[in-house]
Parts: sequence; structure tokens; C-alpha cells
Amino acid sequence: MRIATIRRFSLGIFVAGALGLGAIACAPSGKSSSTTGLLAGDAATRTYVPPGSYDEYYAFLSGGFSGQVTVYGLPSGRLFKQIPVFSQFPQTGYGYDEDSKAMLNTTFGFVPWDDSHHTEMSLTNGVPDGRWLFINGNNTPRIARIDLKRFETEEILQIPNAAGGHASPFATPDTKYVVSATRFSVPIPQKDVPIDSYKQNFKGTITFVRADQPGKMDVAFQIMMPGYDYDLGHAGKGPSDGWFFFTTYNSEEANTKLEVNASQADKDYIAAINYKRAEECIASGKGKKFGGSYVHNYVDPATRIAKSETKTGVTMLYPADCDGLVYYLPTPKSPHGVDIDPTGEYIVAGGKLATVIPVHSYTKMIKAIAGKQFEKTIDGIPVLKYDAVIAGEVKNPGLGPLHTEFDGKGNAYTSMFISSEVVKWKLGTWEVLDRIPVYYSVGHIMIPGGDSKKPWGKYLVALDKITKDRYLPTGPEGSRSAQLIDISGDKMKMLLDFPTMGEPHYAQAVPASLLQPGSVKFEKLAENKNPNVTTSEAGGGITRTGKRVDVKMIAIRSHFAPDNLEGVELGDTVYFHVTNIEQDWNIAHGFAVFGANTTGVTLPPGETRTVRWVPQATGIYPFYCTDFCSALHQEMQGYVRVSSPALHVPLSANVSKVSQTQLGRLPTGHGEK
Ligand code: RUQ
Ligand code: CUA
Repeated sequence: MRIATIRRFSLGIFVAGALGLGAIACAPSGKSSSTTGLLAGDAATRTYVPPGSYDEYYAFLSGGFSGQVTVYGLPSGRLFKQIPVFSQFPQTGYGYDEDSKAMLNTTFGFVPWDDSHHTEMSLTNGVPDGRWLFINGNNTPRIARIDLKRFETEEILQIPNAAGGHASPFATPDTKYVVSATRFSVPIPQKDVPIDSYKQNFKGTITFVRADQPGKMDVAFQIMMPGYDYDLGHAGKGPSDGWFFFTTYNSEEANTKLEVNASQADKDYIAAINYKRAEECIASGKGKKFGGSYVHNYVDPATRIAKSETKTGVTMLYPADCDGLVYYLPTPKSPHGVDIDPTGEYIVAGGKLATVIPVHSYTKMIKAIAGKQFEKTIDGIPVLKYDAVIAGEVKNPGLGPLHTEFDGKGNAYTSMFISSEVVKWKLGTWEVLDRIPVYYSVGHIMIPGGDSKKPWGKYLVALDKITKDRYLPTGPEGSRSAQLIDISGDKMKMLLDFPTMGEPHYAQAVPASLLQPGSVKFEKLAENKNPNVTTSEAGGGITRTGKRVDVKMIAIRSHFAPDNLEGVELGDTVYFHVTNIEQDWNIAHGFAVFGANTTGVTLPPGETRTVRWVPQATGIYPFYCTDFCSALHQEMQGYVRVSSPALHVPLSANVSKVSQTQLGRLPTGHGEK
């Protein structure tokens, strides 16, 4: 049955032409419980997290073209949160409210929707440490840092001199750097040239970003590379610490019909970069000043308001000026993923069109460099001999190997896009140990810590692309699917399907104990340094500066104060600065005003958010709380009067000088203490 499935896929692919990766139309039909190796009831108990109990792992899935990150619990597959990153998010007002808008600024202007690919957790000594999660913006090259105490995006750095940031944001074992390599080569600096002058004019860049100082992410240096497509990357570790590995394709430097023209050579390359050597070359003045402007956005830690700054110029390294900086490892057929095993010795490539999984040896690479076993040199980059660096090849692994993760017990797991399976094989002997079908067309796979020095190796999540017939149909577009696989025994066992948001590329997961204790419950009002904070009932009010009107108000169960505002005139721009003065976990309010072109904002406890509103006509405009916060939530409302300037209505806000808490705070009924 399983073999038949694979044959059917392989047949499909050969019929469609060897390059028709996306051409799988013949998905096997759904019912497959017999292939899971587990009785349904058994799988159910393995993933069942009883009501009121917590999951064992936090999993962070890339939201793909949604631009976001999603947070799930494992093993239940329950969705906890979407964290907005590169796209506006109506659920929280991210990218809409005045406080967070600046996060989406770039040199191309305000970019409210991007494609996010790879999540990467910060590391200490090569082990995920739960401080931050990084994710890349793929179209407008950027790297974001999410703080894992708040699960909020706190910083976004644009990458200059690049077009597409796919091999990103993989981290060094100490998180000193995260990287970004240009997916598409273009003229650098940009210029107007014929596209068919690709070979003369197009270049790639690899960027190292300083990442271990929150709020101060910046480009450390860039490396000017030949005009290939740079696909994925991973840092060395242990013995290979100090090196970074990137896959390339299109070493043919084709500029049209890449499907065919970039699949000619039987080998492309993995670029091995010695970034400690880069530091030395820069220290000895071998870097060149280079142009390029980019935007850095970060949340001011005191005010929690996002700020943008534009920066200009980077340090550029040319491999020809810094010997020992870059080597090319020949690697079969347009490799995709490059993954380093927990010991740091093996460099595993996903040769998406290759019939084998090639594995390079770090030790052999170092020997080959010392022995100058070079095939040729490209733009100052020595190409090492394939036979001198290859450790072994996994034979007949399946079709379309993309990405590999490790369990820390000497085993590797590779996703097979075309044959829709995960294949387990042994490091060192290269023998295939087990395979399990997935539904369908798996891209990345993720083992908690599976790309680090210390995998937690109990589960594997397959992130499937072209999912069909796993869920009830929801029109032409359904959700993609993640599948949880038990890898604790010799044989992999399918445990669970759960739908995903967007198209998840990579994911990361860590034990819940790493994050749960530090999770922020609310912002302390006393520490809220937003310039427009209102900390008490009596502290609100309304002020005018020319055509600008500022309203300061508080939200608390179950009212706003002030809640009647007059003196706003047609032609004014009104800023509502609303502070949720609740000091209790998860007691949020919302704010929306009739006639505004957004629904408003969500106000987490202790925080201030600002909504901008330009009234379009005179009249009376209600505002209300959008989050069902208490039994009297529906009463949580107020009015703004907008008048003709000719009427000269005096500015007024009914701020009570007596504490309105006397109105009574009604319990939510949700176990409030
Ligand atoms: S890459 S599978 Cu960004 Cu493999 Cu998605
Ligand atoms: Cu506050 Cu509903």
C-alpha cells in the first residue's frame, strides 16, 4: 500500500516531467488509518491533553504567506495564538494602531503584508534558550525578533542590498549573528540593466546581522557572492562552530525558465562561510564601505511604542580580498535545505531533484582546504572536490528530499516532497531505517530542538503543503496540514493531524517549562511610560492643538472614563489614547469608534494604545468596548459629538473627579480573584 503510493507519485512525477514538482494532482484518497501503525484509540490517548491540563511543548509555526507566526501546543495540536509580525493583524490592531504601525516601515514605504518563512529560536551554547524567536520576511527582506515573555514582535530589521531574504534568519550557536542570504540575485547596487546581462551584472549577498542585543539588531557585514540563488542555511556547531553553510541553486546563472535552465548542472554548491575569518578580515581593514539604506524598527522598551530609524551603508567583504572566507562544496542538483547534525560533523543537503541525500563531512572539508583540493575558483571562491568532502550518500531515500532534522540519538529524518513521506536514516551508515507516508507533499519537518545541539527528540511535526482530503472541504482553498509523528521508538507512528494558518515553512518547539514561568501576565501600570498613559479615572481629558484633538481615557470593567466628549470639530484629527488600567491577567478591553476606518484596538491589561480618527461628518458617534470583558460589557460605551467649527462648541470631557470605581467593578465570572 505504501509502496504503491510512492510508485504512484513517482509515476506522476515522471509523466509530468522530472521537474514538475508542483504537478502532483493524483493524491491518494484519504482513509489511511491502517498506515499509522497505531490503533486510533492509542494515538488519541497519546495526544489527549485533558481539559485544564497543559501541553508539553510550545511549537512556533511560520505563518508563511500570512506573514505571521502561530503558536501551538504539542502534543494536542491546539492553536494558542497568532503573533503578528510582517502583516497587519486585525485581532490586536498590530500595524493599524499608532503605537505599532512603525513596525511595518521599510525603504519601500509601509508594507502591511509580507511572506514569512523560517522561525528560529535564540540559542545559548547551541541549545534553544527561549529568549527570542526570529523569523524572516521573504519578499521585502527583513528579520524580526519576537520577545517570548510577551509573545510580541519587538524588532524588525530590513536587509539592504538584497532581493528576497529566504536563507534566513538562522542563528549562530551563541545568537551573536542571525543571517540572511538573498534568494534572487540582482544588480547590487541596484541599476537598470537588460535582464539578459544577468551573468555580467547580477550578484548575491549574504548578510550577517548582529542579533544578541535586543533593540539594536544591525547589519554587521555583508559578503558579495556570485549571482546564484541562495536558498537555505544553518550554522555549524561544536567542531564546526564559526562556520555557516548556505545552499545555492541556479549556479547556471540562468535568467529565464529556471525550471529547466537552472537544473542543467549536475551539481550546485553549498557555500561554507568562515565567519570568524570574516571578523578578522574586517578587523584588518579588508571590508569595503558600501551603500544601501535600510529601516530598523523597534519597540521602545519604556513607552512600548514602535520607532523607525533609517540607516545607510554597510561593510562589504569580497571573497577575493579575504582568503579563507568562503569555499564551495559541490552538491547534487539544486539543493534546498542544509542541516547540520547535533555533533556538528555532518552537513546534510536536501537535493530536491537528486536521487540521493548527500552528506558532507566537516572534518574532510577542513582537510581538503588544508590540502588545497580545489576543482576551480569562482570569483575568489575555491570549489572543493566533491570526493574530498563527501561523507556519504543516503541511497534511495525517496523522492524530493528537502529538509532534515535530528533526534540526538544518531538518527536523521528527511522530508520527501515528491514521494510525500518522512524517511528516517542513520548518520554514519547512511542506511534507511524507516519511512512513513504524510498527507501530502511535506516541506519542512520539525523535531523540538531538532536543528540544535540538544534535540528533545520525542515528536516530529511534518508541515505538509498540498493537503487534500484530510479535513471537511471549505471551498477551493483549504488549510495546509501539520502532522504529529511519534519518533520515540524504532518505528515512526502517526498520532495527529491539525490544520495550520497560511503555509508554514519552518517551525521551532521547546518544552513548555522553558517559557511558561516567564510569560508576562500584565504590564504594570506604574511602569507604563507611554507619554499618553492615563493611570486613573480622573486622569483623562481632552485637549486641542490646532486641528489635532487628543483624548486620554481609561478602560476598566465596565466603562470608559471620560465617556462623553464634545468640542471635536469637522476637519479635526482625533487621537484616542486609551489605557486599560486593569492589573489582572488576560483582562483585555477593546476600543472602536463609529465611523472610523478600522474597528479599533485590543488593549491588553496595563497598556496604552492610540487610535487615529478623522471624522467625516458632524453628528454623534458612539464608541464601545470590543472585548466581552464583564457582565456589563455591553454597557461599556460612550459618545463623541462632532460639530461644525462655526458653532464653537467648547471642548469637554466628563472626567469624574470622584473615583468611578465606586460604580462597582463587576466580576467577570471567570474565576477572578
Ligand atoms: S523553505 S518548505 Cu522557506 Cu523549504 Cu519552505
Ligand atoms: Cu471592556 Cu468589554
